Order: sequence, then C-alpha cells, then structure tokens
Amino acid sequence: DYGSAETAHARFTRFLLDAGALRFGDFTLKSGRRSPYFINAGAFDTGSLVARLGEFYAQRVLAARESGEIHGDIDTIFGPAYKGIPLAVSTAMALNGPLHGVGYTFDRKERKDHGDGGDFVGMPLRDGMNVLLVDDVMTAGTAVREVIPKLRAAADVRIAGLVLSVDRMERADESGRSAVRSVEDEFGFPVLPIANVRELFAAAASITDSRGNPVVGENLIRRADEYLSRYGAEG
Ligand code: OMP
Repeated sequence: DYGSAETAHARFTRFLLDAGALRFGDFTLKSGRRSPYFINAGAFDTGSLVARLGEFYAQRVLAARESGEIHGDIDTIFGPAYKGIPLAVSTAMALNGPLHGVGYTFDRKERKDHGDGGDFVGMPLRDGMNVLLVDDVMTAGTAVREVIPKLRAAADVRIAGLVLSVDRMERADESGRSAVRSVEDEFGFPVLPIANVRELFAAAASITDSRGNPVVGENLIRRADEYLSRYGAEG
C-alpha cells in the first residue's frame, strides 16, 4: 500500500525495499570501500517494476523543471549502457505525456562498424540538443565521468542535468566534498537524486511490516550511520 500520506522519500524507500533493490549486508564497492548496504538497480527486472521506476524518475524531472533546477526543453534522455538503458527508456515513456516526443538515447559498449554503425542507439545526438542524463547510483562519480566525453565527442550537446535513483553521499576527495558536488562543480550541470542515503535510512526507520516490526532493524541503520561517519561527505 503506497498511501498518498507517505512522503515521496518514504514511497521511494518502500519501493526499493519491496523490490529488493536496497540490501543490507557486506558489499565491496567499485571504489573498493566495504559498505553495509547496496542499492541494486538490477532488481527492477519486471515490466511493472521498471515502469514504476520510470515514473519516479519522471516525477523528479518534472519537479526539477518546476523548481528551476533544470530549464529549457529536453530533447532526449540519455542512459549510459548497460544499466542506464532501461532507465532512459522507462523515463522517456513516463514523460511522454508532459514532454510529448521526448527521445531516449544510449551508447554501445562496443563499436559497430556494419549496418547503421555508430556508437549510439535511439534518438541521434545533434549539435545544440538538450540532453538529460539518467543513471542509477552515484558513489565516487566514476561512471558519469566516463560517459560525458563520449557524449561530447558525438555532438555539441547541452547537458541539462543528471537524475539518479540514489546519492550515496560519499566523499569524493580530500576536500570532503561529495561526489555529487564535485561532478556539479566540474561539469556545471545539476545532479538530481530521487533520494539520498540519509533520506532512505530516515524513511526506512519508520517502515514496518504487517506485524508492526521495522523492516530495517535498528542495528542495520546504526551500521549505515557508522559507514557514513567514515566515508560520508561534508557537503
Ligand atoms: P561510481 O561510478 O563510483 O559513482 O559508482 C556508482 C556505480 O557503482 C553504480 O553505477 C553501480 O554500478 C555501482 N554501485 C551500485 O550499483 N550500488 C551501490 O550501492 C554502490 C555501487 C558502487 O559500487 O559504488
């Protein structure tokens, strides 16, 4: 039951937990850090789940347009291969009402020389286009740093922003800045998470099962807090 009295963060947290996309345990991250929690966008593996996920992304896009965090028309939604592909497609589908005709585009991991060729699939990138990026989770910002040069090499596009499921709020460098902040400073576009990990844990603490027991135990939240006091960003 996703009652409307729930806040948007609580709805999203419940959605992640129900889908098994927010997990607690012992995980080694791409950065080498060992984390007591992991967000796995690969868990959205049915039509129903990926459709709902696209709606969460679309709502974040529309909220960002409303608030002025992003401006201008969006020509296409770009999702980096592989995990960004269903995100781009489902977000474009969910935005088709309010932003009729919005495209989706993704890159190929390997170059294709025959047939239609090219490094991209979906709406072709052209000079002057407004592109909105979508990705799953940001920890250190490595994934997004890899794809931007590829986009820029294809056409002189304007990047309107990057929408994420979850900002892990981790420190990027010695400055104590978060990876999200450092990407914003480096590239000059806004990074717009649907939720950050602190919002997820705050919401998770009050989500209970049918017997009234917390779905995420206090000890797990405490371990998450400990991880964040070690690797979390200051701003
Ligand atoms: P960065 O590229 O360092 O920002 O790490 C983000 C990527 O790591 C994601 O795109 C995932 O491939 C993976 N990841 C998750 O999916 N979920 C997590 O909770 C943590 C990571 C991670 O390895 O840091």
